[in-house]
Amino acid sequence: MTDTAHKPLLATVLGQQQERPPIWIMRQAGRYLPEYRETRARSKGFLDLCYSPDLAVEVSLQPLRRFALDAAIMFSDILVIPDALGQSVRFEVGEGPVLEPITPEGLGKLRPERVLDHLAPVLETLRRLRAALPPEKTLIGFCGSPWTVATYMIGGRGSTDQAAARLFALQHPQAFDKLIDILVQVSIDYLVAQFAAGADVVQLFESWALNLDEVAFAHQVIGPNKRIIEGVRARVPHAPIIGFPRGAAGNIAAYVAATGVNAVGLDYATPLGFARNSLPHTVAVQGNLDPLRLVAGGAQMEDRARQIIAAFADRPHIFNLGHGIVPQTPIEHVARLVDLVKNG
Ligand code: 1CP
Repeated sequence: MTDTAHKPLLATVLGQQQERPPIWIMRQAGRYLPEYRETRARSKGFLDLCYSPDLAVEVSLQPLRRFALDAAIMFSDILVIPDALGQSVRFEVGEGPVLEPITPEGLGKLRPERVLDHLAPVLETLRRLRAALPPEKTLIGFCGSPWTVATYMIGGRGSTDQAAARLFALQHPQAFDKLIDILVQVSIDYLVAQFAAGADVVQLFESWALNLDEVAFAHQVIGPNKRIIEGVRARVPHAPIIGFPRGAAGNIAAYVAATGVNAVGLDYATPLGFARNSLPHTVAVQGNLDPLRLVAGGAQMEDRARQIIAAFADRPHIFNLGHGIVPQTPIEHVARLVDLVKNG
């Protein structure tokens, strides 16, 4: 890990408040940028883009060429883990990811021992990004949290209620726990390798922390994230980690207290006063502008961005959206937002 003094975003994750909040944007490399669409068209498919360091480095750096962002995030996807485990994963244009759904009997076919070899190109992307980035830019690695990855492995595609995975956890608890154990273990290895390859901080994407009762939340979200964080820190002491439990709602304080994240990403539905009152000042907060306000621009975007900055002015805060940027976002609105956050 490198010197934090020159990296405002990393310093903020570590609890050191800055004069202005640093900023990055979830899914900042992506389809709203014409240069991303152009590079994507040159690749043989989405996974090929993830596994081609030349192209992945290029798309990771594209948003930093346009905007004064404080971090680059390596270009990859949370679904490279099931792909590396040997499950069939395809990305259909306009349809999102499609996986061959896993069954309790099929778990034995997963190949945890080949995951790191399979993901070697992603680690190479990180090494090259580290070398290419100016010292003040933070380099972010990531993986999907086990529950969120399991929802795709079990359901076979994205869904609004994750019913297939929720039912699988209730009806096949032993098989479910075995799947989560595999995901915890390979995620620890993968994140440790990301730090070794030059990541300053990693984010755990728990995009489907919603729709769970408190018992399921404790079992499926808190437990596995806590085990990953402990497992990573046993090998990378004090590893800086951002958790993003989207939809955690009233479970957010328990998540922060139990997992030991340094920073917590807030989705845009989280009320600012609730976050202020329920989270300790020692934990950095990240977020939480509605991505559609960035599409709309103008006062709808600017007034809310100022509210968010004011609400978190007394604690370490990383400005971000409350979920990923959407493809129809006008580029000039992104430029305006970054300028507002940096310069007021
Ligand atoms: O054809 C394309 O170009 C595909 C669009 C795309 C992109 C640009 C996908 C498919 N993934 C990505 C990149 C990606 N995904 C990044 C890159 C780095 C960056 O932030 O710039 C990251 C961090 C992710 C993470 C990811 N993938 C999440 C967690 C974040 C979130 O938005 O909740 C999830 C849930 C995925 C799965 C996934 N991959 C792609 C899509 C369209 C989806 C969502 C599927 C669904 O709707 O359920």
